Amino acid sequence: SLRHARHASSLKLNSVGAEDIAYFSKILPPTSIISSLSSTPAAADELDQFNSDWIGRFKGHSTTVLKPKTTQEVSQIVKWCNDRKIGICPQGGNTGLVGGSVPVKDEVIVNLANMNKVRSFDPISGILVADAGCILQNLTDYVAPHHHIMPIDLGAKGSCQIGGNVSTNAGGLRLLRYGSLHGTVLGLEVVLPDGTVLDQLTTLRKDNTGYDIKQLFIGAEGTLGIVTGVSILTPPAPQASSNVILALPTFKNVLPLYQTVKRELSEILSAFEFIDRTAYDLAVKHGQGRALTEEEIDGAECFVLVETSGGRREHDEEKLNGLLENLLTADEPLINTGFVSLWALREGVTEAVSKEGKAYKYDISIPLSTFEDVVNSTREHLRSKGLLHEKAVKAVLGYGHVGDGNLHLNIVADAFLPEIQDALEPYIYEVVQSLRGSVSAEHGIGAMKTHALPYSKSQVSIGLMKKIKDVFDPNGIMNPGKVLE
Ligand code: FAD
Ligand code: 2HG
Ligand code: ZN
Repeated sequence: SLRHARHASSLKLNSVGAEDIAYFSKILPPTSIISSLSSTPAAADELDQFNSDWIGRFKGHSTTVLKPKTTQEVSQIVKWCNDRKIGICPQGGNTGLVGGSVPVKDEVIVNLANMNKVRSFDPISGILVADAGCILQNLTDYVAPHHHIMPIDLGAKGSCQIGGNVSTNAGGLRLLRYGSLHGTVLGLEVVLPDGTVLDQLTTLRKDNTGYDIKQLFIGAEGTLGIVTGVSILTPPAPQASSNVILALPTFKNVLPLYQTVKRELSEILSAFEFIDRTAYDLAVKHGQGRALTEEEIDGAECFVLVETSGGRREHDEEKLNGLLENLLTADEPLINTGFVSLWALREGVTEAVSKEGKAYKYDISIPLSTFEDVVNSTREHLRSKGLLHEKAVKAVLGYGHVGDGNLHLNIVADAFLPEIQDALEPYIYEVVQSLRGSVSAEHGIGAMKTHALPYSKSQVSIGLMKKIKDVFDPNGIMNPGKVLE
């Protein structure tokens, strides 16, 4: 239809000018405005950090970063930008891995870092209400004395914000146990693209009063509004928790091992994560976690991290020790060895990869049984194109969340080169499509995968997404160029 043809994000947006800075200066203190256009212009490198993404692949050209402290300030900024048709890029901790948190052009960056207060915590229900800009680790520390934990945990916890987590519907290391944010988020406060404040910050466990609008903002990546407050259910802290890393002679053992571990540990299993040998070697090389001797791991092809969380240490340890004993004494042992370990080795892979080189990241949902094949065939594909050498692709590795069917396929290169990009895409997306998987399991679409959406979503679904975008944001100001092309 005509209306469709003028889909929001394709409309022309304006740049920030002197008049806009004058308005922002009326509603915000000078310390909340970082702009090359203001009377005390920001240095280029100060703006640069807000314009650059974590992987170093995407770069925006924003002249102006605003750091509001209150929902009211966010609302005034957004209303002004909507009236003036100025694009906005909402930004949390800027740890996103798909280029969603930096502008595609010169949108205003609305950075949530100054909205960092806990609003309330109820130690009986475990319900936490916090500003969207609260850093995940700070929230974990806040609820810890009350014997609660956050239902989500990830390697970026020291920088990422709860509003960013919600906006990407981040998965992370605890999803197997506590489920996704679609279940644990109870309410949201959102500034809509016309500046209206949508107050759905309820603390109710149950609320079946028609369409559950807040779900739309979970995973919207800032394209439907700015999340300013989050109400979230925090689980009680487990009384005891242990981690072991198991070294496996072959990838083929991962699935039978997962079955055995689920059966034997039952309710105390809280994570089952996988790293292949290349990922392990890189993590160790870059100092993430304790290295074992080659003798200890005995030529292992991959590793699995098993975490238990339960109510009584003796009970849990007995179960875990029993499991290890059974695994090691079986006629055909599924593992070479098991050792007590911390999360560092698994959590540190992303950091290690970025120290090694430039990372092409594919965050895919595919059947578990195909994890290894997909990693190996990608490597062979790059070799066949003559791209597997020190000056192009240095490593191809796989790791991820086995319990969630989520493989992180990383290609580490010497530099971001068009010939590598062309070899990887659409190759990988076609593989995902042929397996009826998802091109984004947990990191989102951002700017990186807008063209890849049709590999896992039908035209009917994409059409509905565009209509929803139009309803919320008819001027297309909210995070243009992200999620939808
Ligand atoms: P940003 O990166 O700032 O933003 C991400 C997106 O959300 C952008 O589109 C932005 O516009 C939007 N956004 C941010 N805040 C708001 C807001 N308040 N309102 C509206 N839109 C907003 N992800 C996983 O799912 N699982 C993992 O295990 C995981 N591990 C990671 C480990 C490392 C070392 C790193 C660097 C990243 C990892 N990530 C992981 C990526 C993950 O998406 C982010 O870390 C996190 O969820 C993003 O939060 P952020 O505050 O940094 O958001
Ligand atoms: C993880 O599970 C994160 O460690 C990051 O989701 C994955 O860097 C990646 O590809
Ligand atoms: Zn992950």
